[in-house]
Amino acid sequence: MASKNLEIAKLFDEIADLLELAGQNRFRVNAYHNAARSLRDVMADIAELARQETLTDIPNIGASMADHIQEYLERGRIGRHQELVGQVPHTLVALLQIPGLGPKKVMAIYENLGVKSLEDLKRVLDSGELAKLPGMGTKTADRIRQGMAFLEQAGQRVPLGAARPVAMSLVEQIGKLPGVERVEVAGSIRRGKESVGDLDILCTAPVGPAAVEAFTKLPPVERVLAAGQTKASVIVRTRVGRELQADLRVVPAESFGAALLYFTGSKPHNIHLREMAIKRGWKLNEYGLFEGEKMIAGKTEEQVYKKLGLSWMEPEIREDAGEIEAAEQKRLPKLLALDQVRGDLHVHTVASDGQNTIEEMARAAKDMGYEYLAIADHSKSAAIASGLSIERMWDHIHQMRGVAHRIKGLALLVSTEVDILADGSLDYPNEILAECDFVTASLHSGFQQPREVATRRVLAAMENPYVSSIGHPTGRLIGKREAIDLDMREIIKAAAETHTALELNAHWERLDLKDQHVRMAIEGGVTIVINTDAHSIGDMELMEYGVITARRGWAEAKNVLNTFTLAGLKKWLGRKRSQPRRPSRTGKVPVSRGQEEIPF
Ligand code: DGT
Ligand code: CA
Ligand code: CA
Ligand code: ZN
Repeated sequence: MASKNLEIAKLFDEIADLLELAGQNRFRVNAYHNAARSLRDVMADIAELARQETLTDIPNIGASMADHIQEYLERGRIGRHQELVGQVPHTLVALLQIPGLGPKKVMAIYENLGVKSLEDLKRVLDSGELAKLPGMGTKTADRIRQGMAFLEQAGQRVPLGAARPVAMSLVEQIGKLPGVERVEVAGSIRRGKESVGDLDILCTAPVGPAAVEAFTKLPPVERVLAAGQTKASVIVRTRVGRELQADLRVVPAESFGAALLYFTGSKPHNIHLREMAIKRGWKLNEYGLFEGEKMIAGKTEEQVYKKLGLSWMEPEIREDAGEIEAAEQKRLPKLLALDQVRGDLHVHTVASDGQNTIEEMARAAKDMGYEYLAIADHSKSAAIASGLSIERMWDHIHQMRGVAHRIKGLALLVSTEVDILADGSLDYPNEILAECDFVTASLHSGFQQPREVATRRVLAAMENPYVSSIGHPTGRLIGKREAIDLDMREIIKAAAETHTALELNAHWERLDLKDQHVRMAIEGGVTIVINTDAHSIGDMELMEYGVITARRGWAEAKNVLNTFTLAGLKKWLGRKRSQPRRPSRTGKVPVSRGQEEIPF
């Protein structure tokens, strides 16, 4: 990844935040955030594209963004950025990251109490000054405190989707070093956890120190923390600009399996296995399984598991959450695999806030080997995501049908991502929803509502006969925004009763449902649907993260709607629509005060 791309992306994000603080409207703010995102996504060096005068070919880069980029490449600064920094202290940007603290409140705290940093903020929270400000109160102060605590514990970890590509690239490069025969990523990455603390990589090598030295010189490596005979720790930079520690351990070939098992974890899984070994009078560590001095297993993971009376287990379920008992009783799940996925039922197009047309998305889905794709753009109330008015939606339906008719070898499904409004009603009338083959209903507002109100909104949406699935049910953004407080047990129960799917949104910033909720849903008899929510062709590749998360939730293909054949999918969808209408259990949800617009 070219570093200029990241530098400019960072400045664009900062301009967006500063504009937000200056009270500019969301469209302007988002234009900069979107441009930053595109810069991180392009593989090519931005300076090279500038030379070729093809900057505006990048999605979200128009003439004025291209000017900013040119300016940075020529002068190493962006005038607009400096202007804004002159108006608002740019340290305030850090405060905006705190969940529960929007631009208006940040400015109020700055103007009235002179708060410019996290330390200042802590001080006025502790002294009670913040709570005394007009419009703040103790509730707001508590929410800010919670937000700060959330950031503190989340801030150390890097989302899987940011960490995994670097890990994979390191593994690939280590595999090419002379004499290296085995190399694997272990730790939380191998288990597919939604966020990772550090990277743990293992390899075999004929000469330890040579492999260690070559490792410390690989491209993603920024700094070397330590390098010894068989171990090195370095700092690498991810595509989203986050720093991450990576440890390489060179291990003997005869111990590779034991080392892989140990360093894959999880720690509770290891401890459980070690106790089983001790019960048999053996010893288990990262070098092998030992009877006295004699090594009885260690070259492969399978050998170690087998000696302990267990079959090999997929890394995603190694959390000591029942997998060892299941292996003993030979009832391990046959986990879902990526190649079982037959389609994506939630993607956006240029009609709302996506970057590609219906046709382009459909062709890309076909190229991926999918059997079906549902185009689901935003509904009318999602103004900042260019949601479609009723009139535009009718036209859009017409266009989707047109493409569906033209394209061969892919079933293009007409769909929408309809907002669940504050009172639990839906943003489109049933006449439109009835026209859709698949309907995803999502919460995009009211994230601070009390648990009971938010839960009832989702229940009300599920009662609509046309709603096929609830999109990104808890609304969380990993490390950035907490989940909506929902009664997941109630929601899972109602999803099973109303024959509504729950989405596992595969974007690595969401992974929502999360792994534990997936498991709860499946146990509750709910069908999940794994969708990428792609806003561009490239995003459709994110399906992998959804599959990994589903596997962590013990999902098998039969639990996942988009592994069904087209005929199976249609049959499943038909069941809810042909069900007799039940009397509403929830009724309308009272509109709560203080509804706020939440960025997508
Ligand atoms: P992370 O890095 O926080 O995302 O999570 P992990 O699981 O990668 O944890 P990490 O990097 O601290 O250690 C890698 C693996 O090494 C871990 O999953 C299990 C194993 N491990 C680490 N410390 C211990 C320990 O004290 N006892 C046992 N049995 N295993 C350990
Ligand atoms: Ca780790
Ligand atoms: Ca580690
Ligand atoms: Zn959404």
